[in-house]
Amino acid sequence: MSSSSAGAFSTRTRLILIMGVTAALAAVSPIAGLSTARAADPTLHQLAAAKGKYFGSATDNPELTDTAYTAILGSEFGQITPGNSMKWDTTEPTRNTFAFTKGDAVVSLAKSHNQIVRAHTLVWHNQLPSWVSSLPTTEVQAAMENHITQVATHYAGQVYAWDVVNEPFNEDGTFRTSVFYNAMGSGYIATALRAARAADPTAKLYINDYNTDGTGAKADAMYNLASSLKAQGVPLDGIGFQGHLAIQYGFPTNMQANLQRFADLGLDVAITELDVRMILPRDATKDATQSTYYTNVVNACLAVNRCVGITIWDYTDKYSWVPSVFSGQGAALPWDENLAKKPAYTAIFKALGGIVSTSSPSPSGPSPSTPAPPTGCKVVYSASPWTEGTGVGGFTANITVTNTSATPVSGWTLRFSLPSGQTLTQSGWNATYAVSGQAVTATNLSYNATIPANGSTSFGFNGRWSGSYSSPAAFTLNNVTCS
Ligand code: G2I
Repeated sequence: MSSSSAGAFSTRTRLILIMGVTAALAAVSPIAGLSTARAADPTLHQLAAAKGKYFGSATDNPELTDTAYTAILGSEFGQITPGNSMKWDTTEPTRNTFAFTKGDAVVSLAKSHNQIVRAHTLVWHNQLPSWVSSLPTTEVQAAMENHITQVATHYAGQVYAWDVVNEPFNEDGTFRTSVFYNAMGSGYIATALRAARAADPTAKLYINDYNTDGTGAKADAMYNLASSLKAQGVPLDGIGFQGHLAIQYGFPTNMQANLQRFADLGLDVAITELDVRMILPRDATKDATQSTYYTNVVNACLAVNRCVGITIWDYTDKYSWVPSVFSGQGAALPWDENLAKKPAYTAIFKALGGIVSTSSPSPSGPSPSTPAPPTGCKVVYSASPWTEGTGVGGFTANITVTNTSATPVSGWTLRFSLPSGQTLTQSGWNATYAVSGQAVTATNLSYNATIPANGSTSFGFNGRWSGSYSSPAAFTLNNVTCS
């Protein structure tokens, strides 16, 4: 149930995540010449990546021409999903005539920001051109396979995952009738997954649905389908939980346990389209409830090792799908219509382990309850310093502490001295920092208080250096010197 490992990612994906972090760091680095500039807060994706997960957003034309919007999209997120431009009505509006320009624009944007792409979606009853809906039953399978083959081949090697089948269930857990179901029965799902695997052997293949986030008839139906496909050896890698929530309907039941049971089938799980709408107008009470929902979703994903990441369904209320579909509802996203961060953003930031910046690091962070000294520890301190002029710059430090003893550490304090000329500029993530002169004390937060025997935990902070950059020479964990 621990979330700190990136076990669910392939080496290639981990590399992409790291590249994404590096690129995002470059994007938020203080500008040369502004000697008083503070390093920016870590982005949501940086925080998530430190826990082996991505944090992403849907996007699409036409908002890609809004430069204020794309600046945040490019810097804050490590993953993007095209909201519309890879759907059937866009990619194959006329039989066997394919159009990839819009989808390509999203892939190229992702590449320019070192973001991974969740491709969406190959087989869906909605946004389906009328030529498909009116096909004779005997031609549907060939048309579906051709569509999947052409589209997934076009994007092969360029996308992290595909929502191969979208929204196959009714609310009561019966299969939704669609042109595909009518022609092939529920077997269309396995057929679609096999065609997608043949066309793109590297993309993670998903089935994606809404109102399956918590337990219930629809989630049970998805679970039974997933078990049966796995048992038959059908190429299914993950289940997407859309997460279109509304504060007036309550938070999904047992979300973490629900995600975990799918993970226990040997599948990745992902929150793919998160938003939390409310009946307008917004007010502080509704914002607070909404923040709790976002926190709960992040916590559920963090608690499930195979939850690979979270995607919000666009990041700003300016481009949300909600008001046009649910009259009188909206304000569903963490950034408002003016691209200003809302309380929901802060809730996500904190849930991912971010520390809300204050003017200076608190000299007395919360101390852990009776830290137990380990008998052995190892510290890897990796910093990426940059230079902003002669002998001055900033750096981001990531620290991984491994408990090399045979017993868990329950509550921890890591102490080290920053080399002279260095300061913390941001109170960091995944730990509480106290600074006195050059002495730094990092203490655990509640969720990472335990370091299992032979286990590790990671945290970090941003800083400034002058003179020449070097890393701290020595570390103690609960007053024991680490190697
Ligand atoms: O409905 C929210 C999402 C539910 N899960 C599947 C997702 O694919 C779906 O996304 C939404 C898009 O965000 C909307 O942007 O799917 C809608 C259609 O079902 C999209 O709306 C459509 C409008 O209905 C069209 O009128 C419009 O031409 O967006 C199109 C492009 O702007």
